[in-house]
Order: sequence, then structure tokens, then C-alpha cells
Amino acid sequence: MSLILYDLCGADDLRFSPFCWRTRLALMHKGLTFETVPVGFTEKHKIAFSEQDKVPVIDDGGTVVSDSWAIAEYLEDAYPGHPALFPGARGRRYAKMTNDWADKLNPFILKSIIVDVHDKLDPADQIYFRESREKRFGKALEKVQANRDETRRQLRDGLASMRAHLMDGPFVSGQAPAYGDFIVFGSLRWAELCSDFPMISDEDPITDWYARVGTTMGVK
Ligand SMILES: N[C@@H](CCC(=O)N[C@@H](CS)C(=O)NCC(=O)O)C(=O)O
Repeated sequence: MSLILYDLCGADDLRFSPFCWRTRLALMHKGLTFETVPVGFTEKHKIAFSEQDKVPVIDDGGTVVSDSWAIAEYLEDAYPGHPALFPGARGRRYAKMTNDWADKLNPFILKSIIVDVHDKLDPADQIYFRESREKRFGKALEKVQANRDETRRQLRDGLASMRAHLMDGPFVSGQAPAYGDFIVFGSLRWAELCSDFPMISDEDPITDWYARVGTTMGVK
């Protein structure tokens, strides 16, 4: 039975969603074969079967799961003989903590690159994205992004605990990358794919970590 990932898609088939990257890397780490179905912001009909309106969604031979965290838990439980997403006795709890922490940092990335993300979308999705995000932030996308030196500083400050954690080992999850790494990697991959504005400085140890994860997972 086939496994399908419904994946957010921009213009030119760009797959940039931080949450979909978490799931994509989780599937790769588990060694599972999967196909992807591109879903634009204005193509919610493609995921109507999941009874909610956000990606990622997976359909694993008829088992439908949405939300990247729920998908990671599902994959870990459904494929126990495959490499672990949450290694270690308390790995699942640590990964969940990382998940919730990273979700709070994502808005700093979004505010730093919001016009750049808009520009990477197809025209119909640009209209949807502008309307929905300007409603959310109460101002023009350009005004949100104009403050990006500050929002990037907030992101860099917010990553301090990860920087400290990396002093103890090469990956968030220990000696090898696992789901805790994929969570943060997805966010920085999103920024890299959508924008030339560097979220992390070259001197930051997180830059080396990002390259290590990319190389290990074969995505850079
Ligand atoms: N908590 C969810 C968040 C998923 C999410 O926000 N997905 C975005 C793409 S990055 C989405 O589908 N947005 C649809 C929209 O804004 O209309 C998860 O972890 O999967």
C-alpha cells in the first residue's frame, strides 16, 4: 500500500513548508518509500478528506494523519523496526518539548521573510497569502518585513538554548540526527528556500549543525 505526503507547494514546485519538511525528513529517516502530492494554499480541496485545512497530511495506505507532530508519533508507533525518530528513554518527551519551543520561534522567521514567501507563490496563492497574513498581522506584508533586523535578532536570541545544547553533541538528538533535529532544520530550510536574507550568521554553531543535518540526510 502506498504512502502519500500532501506537501505545501509554491511556484515552480517549490516545497518550502517548515512543517512538511519535518514530515518529509521523518519519512526519509524511517526509510519509507513515499510519493508527494503538491498542495497550493488555494487547493484545500486536495486535503478535504483529512477533515481539516492544513498540511502536512499523510495517507498511509488508508490511514490518514494530519499535523506534523501527530504524524511523527504515528510513524514512530507504526514502524517500530525502523530507525527511531525519538531515540532514548525520554526521547519522545524531549522531541515534543523541542517541537513546542520551535513552533514559538517560527513567527520570527515568518515576519523576517514574509514578502519573500509571498513572492515564491503562484499568483492565486499570492492573493490568498496576502489577504490572510495581512489580516493576521493587521498590516501590509511589506510593513511586517520592514522590521526584519529586529525579528531576526529575536530568532537568534531564541535559539540560545539550542546553541548551548549543541556544545554537548553534534545533533539536537545526540550523536545522530532524529526528529528533534528535523523540527528546527525544517524552519531554517523554509527560510533558505524562500529568501536570501540569512537567518543565522556564518559564525553561529547552528550554521554548522544545519549543514551536518543536511549532509547526513542528503538534502543539501
Ligand atoms: N501544527 C501544524 C501546523 C501546520 C501548518 O500551519 N501548515 C501550514 C503550511 S506551513 C498550512 O497548511 N497553512 C494553510 C493556510 O495557511 O491556509 C503542524 O505541525 O503540522
